Amino acid sequence: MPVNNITLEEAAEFLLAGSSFLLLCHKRPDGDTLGSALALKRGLEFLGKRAELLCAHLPSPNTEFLFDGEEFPAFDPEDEQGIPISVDVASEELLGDLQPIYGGRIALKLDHHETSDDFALRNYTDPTAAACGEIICALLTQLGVPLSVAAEPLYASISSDTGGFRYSNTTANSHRLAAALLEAGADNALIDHMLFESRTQSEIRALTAAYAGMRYYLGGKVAVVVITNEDKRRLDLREEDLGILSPITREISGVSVGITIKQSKADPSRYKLSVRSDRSFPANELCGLFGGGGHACAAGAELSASNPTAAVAAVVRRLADDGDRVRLL
Ligand SMILES: [Mn+2]
Repeated sequence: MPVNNITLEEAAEFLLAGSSFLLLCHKRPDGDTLGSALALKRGLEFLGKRAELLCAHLPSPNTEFLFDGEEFPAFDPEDEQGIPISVDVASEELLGDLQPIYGGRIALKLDHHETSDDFALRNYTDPTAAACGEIICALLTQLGVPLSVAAEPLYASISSDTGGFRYSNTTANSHRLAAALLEAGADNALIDHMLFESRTQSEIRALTAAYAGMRYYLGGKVAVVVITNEDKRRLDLREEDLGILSPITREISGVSVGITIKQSKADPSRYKLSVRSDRSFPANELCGLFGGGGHACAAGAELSASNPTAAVAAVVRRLADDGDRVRLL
């Protein structure tokens, strides 16, 4: 469990004392890390400070709208100067290619994962927050920044991590903050359409392949999607097109554990594991067996295997049918 060594008030004081910041997102960024970092950037700029976003990967197609007219900076470590702050990053490893540069010197970590590591000099984690964006809302309020400065990215961050306010992590506070953000000008219909209902043609190709290749285990309680490098080549899929695959197993009635396994392009013996579950199964504990982590109902990890079939077997053999639920072996 993460242990805070500062309060939110102290985090605000730390930001007020600085003048130039680098806001680091986690690799394969989602709407929460990008929305949170962008909202913090706008808030710091409102206070007359300088802030830049950094991420090991480009935004996925469904989050690109957040950067309309505002270019996502190409990373150049020679150029970048400022106090490094991580946003929605549960472990240093999740900085991806930024880890060798910023590892060990993150000045402030703002996060909401239960499995969050205390890798920064100043760590603030609130596991009761459904999204890191909820923490940024509180922080901006603490800093005296009106939410209207960043209503769109803040709403996007909360809606993204709560699956449009449908997942079990959604709280009354998530809805209260969403209401405040609507009053502050967030266009919820547009943002939710862009996050959840807008697909590129290559994403549709990825979805079609995922549905066609879906396999079921333990009497239909476990569903598995595999995307190999051969699939990516044949269907002309980019890594950014594959983020939408993780939640689709939730659509299937009777499935309580959904597993997505993606072969790594850089190292074909490595596989990225995404697990989505209902409340009867701890997704983060399954991923923990492979050195990963996350939330109870949404988690990730990486594993090595000789081929895609072996990767599936390595994960599925950790699961057993326990009658009305799936149990971890
Ligand atoms: Mn998050």
